[in-house]
Amino acid sequence: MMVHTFGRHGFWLLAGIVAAALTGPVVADSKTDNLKKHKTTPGQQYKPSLDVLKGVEQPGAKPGVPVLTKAEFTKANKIYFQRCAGCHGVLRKGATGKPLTTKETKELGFDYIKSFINYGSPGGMPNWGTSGALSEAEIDLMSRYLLNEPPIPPEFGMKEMQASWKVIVPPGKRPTKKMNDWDIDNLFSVTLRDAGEIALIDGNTYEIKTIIKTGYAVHISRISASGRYLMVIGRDALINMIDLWMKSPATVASVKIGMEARSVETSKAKGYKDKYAIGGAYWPPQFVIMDGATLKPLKIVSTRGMTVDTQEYHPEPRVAAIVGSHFRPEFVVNVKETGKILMVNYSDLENLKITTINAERFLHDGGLDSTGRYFMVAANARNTIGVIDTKEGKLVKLIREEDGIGTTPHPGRGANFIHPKFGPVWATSHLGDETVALIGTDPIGHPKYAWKVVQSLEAQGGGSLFLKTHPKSKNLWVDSPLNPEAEIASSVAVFDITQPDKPYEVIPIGEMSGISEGVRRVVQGEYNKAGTEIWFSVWNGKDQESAIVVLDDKTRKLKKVIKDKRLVTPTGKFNVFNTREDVY
Ligand code: DHE
Repeated sequence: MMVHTFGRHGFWLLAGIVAAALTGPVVADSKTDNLKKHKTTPGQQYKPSLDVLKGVEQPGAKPGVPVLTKAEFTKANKIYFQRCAGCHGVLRKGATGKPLTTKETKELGFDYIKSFINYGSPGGMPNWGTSGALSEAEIDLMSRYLLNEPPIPPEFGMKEMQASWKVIVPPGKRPTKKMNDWDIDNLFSVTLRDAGEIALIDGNTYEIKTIIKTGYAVHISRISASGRYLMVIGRDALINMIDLWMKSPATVASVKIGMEARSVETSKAKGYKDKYAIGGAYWPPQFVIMDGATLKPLKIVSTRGMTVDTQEYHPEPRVAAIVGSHFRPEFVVNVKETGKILMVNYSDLENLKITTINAERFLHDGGLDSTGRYFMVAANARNTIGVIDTKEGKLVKLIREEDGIGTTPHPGRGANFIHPKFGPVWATSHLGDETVALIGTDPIGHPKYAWKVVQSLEAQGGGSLFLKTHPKSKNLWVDSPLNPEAEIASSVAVFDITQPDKPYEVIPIGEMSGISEGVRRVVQGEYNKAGTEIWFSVWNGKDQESAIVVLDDKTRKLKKVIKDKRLVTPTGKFNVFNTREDVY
């Protein structure tokens, strides 16, 4: 018997993730009135922001189309990229938002576009004007801009990659053994988002050992199979490779794999430890396999191609999560807009074999089950979790909304634990509602429950990004940093996994941090190596105070607040051991 305790409120309309800007070509007053009711929530601002279009040539003007000055064009490019490209695509062919090619925009017309940008839509388009995010003049500019052909950012191939590639310390000049007394297995690599840096923090003493400059709005850290090399990727697609064996760990190699990116991973299969690294780009849509010791780019593969459902060509299918298989010499590469999962076999780069698994469109993030065999991935805008057998290289199941997945699942890498009734489960929380879906992952021991939502817990509210547990813990921690209620955004819900039906406890982490300014969004729990502590970021604005709050996992009580003026906008935290061994 499945247990469902849904009760979704459905107040979450997430433009950053969820679809739907322009719903039809007709301008009607009632529609505009409807639009006027719309309000942007913080969750809707969860969207890509970069500047890929900087310096891109303005396409030639066409008769009947408003002409933009060079300065206007540059400004509009910037706004488009920061506010719109995440949903509508750089080429405006549509992604989670509707297409905005000139075919569509001309039919809609200037006035309609202007009103749409101003008021947003209940379907998910943010109310850029009425929320104050864009001025009237900016909306006017964007409405004209959209009637022009989209500028096309340049490609970024081997020539450009090689030009960006730097080996700062060649492998022969690196230490042959660990030269510092750091406990590197219990080190935390902490994203300092708006500083374009990471902090390496000692998991035993809480000391900030060093701060390392990385790419723009740095996104995630991953660790090589040996635990020696830390790979960090910025949104500008710059990968830094940090050698943790050096007396003072620092970047030993770097490369730019495109103009915008989010994912990096290393080879984990037997016989290939530390041999390769892989980076996945948003623009150009491609992934790159690199030498694991130097980041020398070896093989670039474009992800452009057909969508899994309608089998139509998509010009910019972005690379989302990448995971290194423990079972085969393969990278699991998730392609967002086409919905394909590519099992990229790196045993022979010259005769590269890629198994293409058709999953569901809008793949975003995901992680392995507790055995490391099954990869669970969220197709977030389709309210679906795909299950991939990395051993057999095939799709096991697409678990959908009607099967109990909530609105916009966002697992990070998810959380694995043994449910007292249903056996091993993997969990995801949701951006779009308060539920936490628990999915059975043991087809041998618990076949009745495998790949089913066996229970849906209710946490504090929508706007959740990450949840976490540890094999040694009895707790499941669920964040909600993008919830519109400041109190919910600045606290976490914690469930007792030995009694999942018991109501959760709220831990007011923002308040515990002692910070009084800002929304104090509490984001992404990460365990120490021993599984005795969980660390949360208190993520405030760039000019405000932020912190990391460390809790004792057993007592759920405060253990330490790490504060330092260098901790600018801390978000993701990656414990070296847990990240390397996929403990989550
Ligand atoms: Fe992330 C993981 C993309 C916004 C913090 N983020 C990922 C992954 C992708 C992704 C594809 C999976 C990488 C992997 O596993 O290989 N993120 C995006 C976006 O496109 C999006 C929505 C908009 C953007 O402009 O980037 C976005 N992400 C954010 C944030 O605003 C967050 C909360 C704060 C920040 O630092 O930018 C954020 N994303 C994270 C973190 C992870 C992540 C902490 C890794 C989680 C983990 O436990 O593995």
